[in-house]
Amino acid sequence: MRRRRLRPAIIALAVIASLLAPGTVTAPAAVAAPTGGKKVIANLFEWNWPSVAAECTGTLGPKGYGYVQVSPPQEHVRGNQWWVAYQPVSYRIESRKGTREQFRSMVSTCQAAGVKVIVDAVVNHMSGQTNGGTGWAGSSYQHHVYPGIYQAQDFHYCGRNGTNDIVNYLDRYEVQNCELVNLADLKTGSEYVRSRLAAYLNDLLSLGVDGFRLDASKHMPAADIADILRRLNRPAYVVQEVIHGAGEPIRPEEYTGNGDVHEFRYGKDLARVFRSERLAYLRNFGEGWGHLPSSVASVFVDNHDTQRDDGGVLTYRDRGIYALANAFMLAWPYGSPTVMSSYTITNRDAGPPSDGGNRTLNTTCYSGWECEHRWPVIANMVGFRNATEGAGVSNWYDNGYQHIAFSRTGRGFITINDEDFPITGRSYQTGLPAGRYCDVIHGTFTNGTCTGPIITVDANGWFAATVPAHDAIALHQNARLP
Ligand code: ARE
Ligand code: CA
Repeated sequence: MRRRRLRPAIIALAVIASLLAPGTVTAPAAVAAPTGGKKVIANLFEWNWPSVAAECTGTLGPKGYGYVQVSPPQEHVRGNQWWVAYQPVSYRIESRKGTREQFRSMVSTCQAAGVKVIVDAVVNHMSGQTNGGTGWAGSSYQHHVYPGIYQAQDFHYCGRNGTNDIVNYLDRYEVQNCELVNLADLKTGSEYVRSRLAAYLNDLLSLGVDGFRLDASKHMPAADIADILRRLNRPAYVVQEVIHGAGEPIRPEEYTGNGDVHEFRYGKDLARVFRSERLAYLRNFGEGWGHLPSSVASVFVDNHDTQRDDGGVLTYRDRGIYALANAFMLAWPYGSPTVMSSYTITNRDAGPPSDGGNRTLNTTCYSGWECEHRWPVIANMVGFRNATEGAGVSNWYDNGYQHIAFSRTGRGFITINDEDFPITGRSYQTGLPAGRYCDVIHGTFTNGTCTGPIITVDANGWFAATVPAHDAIALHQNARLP
């Protein structure tokens, strides 16, 4: 048995934490959460632009993803590690992932497929190269000089602890004015730096992008970010990376006035539930656990950092359990979900499949690339999310352990069985209109037909079925047979 542990103490702590949370989280988001019926984001981490474009047309659009998040597009330091993308040396849209023209073309192709584009924007810092060098597109730079862009006076030099690096995350000043792992820290309080960063973001808007993931947001005061966002030429979706750290003075809640904020506790808590606790505890997952207000929370099972550095979270390596965790995320109406899509990780630093010049190769799903967003369970649950957007939860059921079920009132129903044994001889109240529904966990619904099992819901909203061990059944109104 993988799990049989009680956690009343943790529940109590979560309740206390939510009671103690500052009452300052109610300011309306300046930039709304993703709008429209299609809100699910696919994070095509480190995909090159032609491959992103092809995926928008071939998979993301048809499967109902509303957004694609792409890796940083600006010129970066040279090297084959994935994280070179997080060391800008200029704002030319020219990287291992492609040229400006390829980027522009990708954005319009995605939009034509009904998929909006969110760009990972690195605005807290420039490179971490103490000795300087030449960037991907040929720009030469020094650690604190980027000719024509930034000069020495545009950076912070905190000089604490005999270093410019952040040492103590419990010190607000240090976190925002010292260097994150030696990355030259921009003076985001200065007029010039703010206008230069806004010019970069506006350039991306001119190329058609719809939103930004603001990297390392914790390392910039929320007011600095607000000032930069006020300079944007048109509204854009914004999600900020502020990792909740126990006891840290800088809290994710400070940033909700600027837009959404990544809720890092979500993936960690969900992994703990699946690995060693009980799915039954998920009945109030989200705000009930002290997480951010649902309307400003951006959630994911894992992201590109946690899948490498946080052994606790579930990742593609967990296969079926990972699919079930994503199915839960997509079915449960908390926050705005992002589905991670990874390349196969051979070691922490290794970049994506690339040619001899470190140019990222076209994506080949299931060969060097995991393509979690294409896994049938996950991709079909995006349709479930779209079909149930806005509906509440009803008919919650749990067996006290690893078997749960709930409806998205009037529109969908899911039951997840993560027991080590099948659940047989049970009936489920779905609250759905009578009819024949495609079980989208095991089948795909296209042109009125289902490639998998069909579930018949009776006139009173019930159906009977066996749920195999570590499996699920999901029905929704848009996958109902004529
Ligand atoms: C690389 C090398 C370093 C080298 C540096 C400069 O690994 O050794 O000093 O280059 O040459 C990514 C990689 C880094 C990489 C960096 C630049 O992860 O390894 O450094 O790119 O190439 C904190 C931040 C959070 C940040 C995480 C990683 O608060 O913002 O650290 N996440 C984002 C991205 C990363 C990216 C960066 C920021 C930098 O998602 O992918 O780094 O652009 C507690 C705290 C957290 C803290 C966490 C880890 O949980 O609460 O705030 O996160 O610890 O320290
Ligand atoms: Ca900073």
